Amino acid sequence: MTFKSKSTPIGRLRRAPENFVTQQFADEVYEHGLNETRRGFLRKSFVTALGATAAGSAIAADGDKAILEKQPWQTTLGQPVAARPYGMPSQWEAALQRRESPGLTRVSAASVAFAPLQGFFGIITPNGLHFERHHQGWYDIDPAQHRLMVNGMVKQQKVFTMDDLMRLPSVSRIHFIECGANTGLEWGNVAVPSVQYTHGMLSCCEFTGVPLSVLLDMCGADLKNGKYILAEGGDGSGMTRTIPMDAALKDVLVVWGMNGEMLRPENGYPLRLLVPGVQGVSSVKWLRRIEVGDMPYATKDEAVHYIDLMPSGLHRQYTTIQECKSVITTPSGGQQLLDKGFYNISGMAWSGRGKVKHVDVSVDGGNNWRRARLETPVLSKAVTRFNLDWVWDGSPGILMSRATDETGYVQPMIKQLREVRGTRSIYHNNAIQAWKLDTNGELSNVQVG
Ligand SMILES: Nc1nc2c(c(=O)[nH]1)N[C@H]1C(S)=C(S)[C@@H](COP(=O)(O)O)O[C@H]1N2
Ligand SMILES: [Mo]
Repeated sequence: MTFKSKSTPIGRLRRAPENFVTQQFADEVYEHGLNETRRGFLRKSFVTALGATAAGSAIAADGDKAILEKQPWQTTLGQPVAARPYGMPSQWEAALQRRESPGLTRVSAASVAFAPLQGFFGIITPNGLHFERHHQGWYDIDPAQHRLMVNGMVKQQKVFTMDDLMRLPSVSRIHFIECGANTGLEWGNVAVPSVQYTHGMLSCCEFTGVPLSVLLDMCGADLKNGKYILAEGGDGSGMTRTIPMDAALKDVLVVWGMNGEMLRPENGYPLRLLVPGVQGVSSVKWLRRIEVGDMPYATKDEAVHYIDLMPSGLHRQYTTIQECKSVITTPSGGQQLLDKGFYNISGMAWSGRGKVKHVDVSVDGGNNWRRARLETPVLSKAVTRFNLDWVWDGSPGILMSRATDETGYVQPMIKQLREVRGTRSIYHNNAIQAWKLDTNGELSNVQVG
């Protein structure tokens, strides 16, 4: 179906008020987990908060003051230019924030704040809303004091200042960063209420920096025997990750720029590694050292954390690629369709192996699928936006999206994933996400199969 403005009434969508969780309630959940009572409360508070939101029809009715009368902004002076030298979002968008998830334990500064995917358009994550994941809190490091050392199996060890690095030939690339633990709670079927908490450890930005291959070349890295590099962060978490040399030479960047400005402190200012397509942990922030070696380093974050417990009892190590995945962000959990009629189903798709080839959408729990439109640009190892015209006839349903990447890999159902991976995993859940649609238009998180 294509959208026909004369014959199809446009449905209204109640976007979830993102601030439905009070801090007190969140603290309680962090302490005691998400049991049935709290889950019920979450649902209730969602609905109450929704009821308090003005419905606001898109079509002006007769006698609408908003169109018939002069508004204050037509009759008074506006704010002067540069009243805010660094621009801020509108006050009306204040609820769209990074948030900690109900049901996740916060361990001092080591925590995660999820990006509000339900409020994003296109493919770029605004800098203030990029998700944050720190193992020991973030720092705002003086760039004049920051150094990057390259050592190990190199002809000449070097220490770079930020000035040294920023004089080198730079490139800009759009890529996603997704934490390996994104959508992790779904392994245990913890139905967190909105897409912010199911998929919000995903962001996508234009990054600017120097290819790591340039630095390795400058230092005369031994490419014959040096099969791996180790990347080390400058924070107190001792974050160190092994990266295979072929990946390091292909598309890994040492970056300082993010969406046209310097990195934000939360995201590694003034320097981070970007390993496209690989789980976020390898994109080491506050990057201070690169070592060339001939073996994987099996550091703590590769031997104890970021491993997948398989049904056989063995751990999978170095499972780094973020496989093809997608999610519908509108309409999604916590939102509500207020009328029958036309809706634009919109979402994000991405693959750590390259470009997204297509996305199929089902509104009936996977019985029938329709191909969505991929909006340009469709880039390798970046988020791709998909859209699909849809008319809701008021019946209940289950909304799902299924992405296929250019390697032909198809995003699996959670059942298929569990058959291979068992139930004890935390990381690498790229299953199809289902949103249940009730006859009253409410959408909620549900697992199918
Ligand atoms: N030095 C350092 N680098 C780090 C981390 C960290 O705690 N310290 N967290 C990692 C993890 S687990 C992820 S998912 C990404 C998150 O990047 P972001 O905070 O910019 O979203 O950074 C990675 N790099
Ligand atoms: Mo992560």
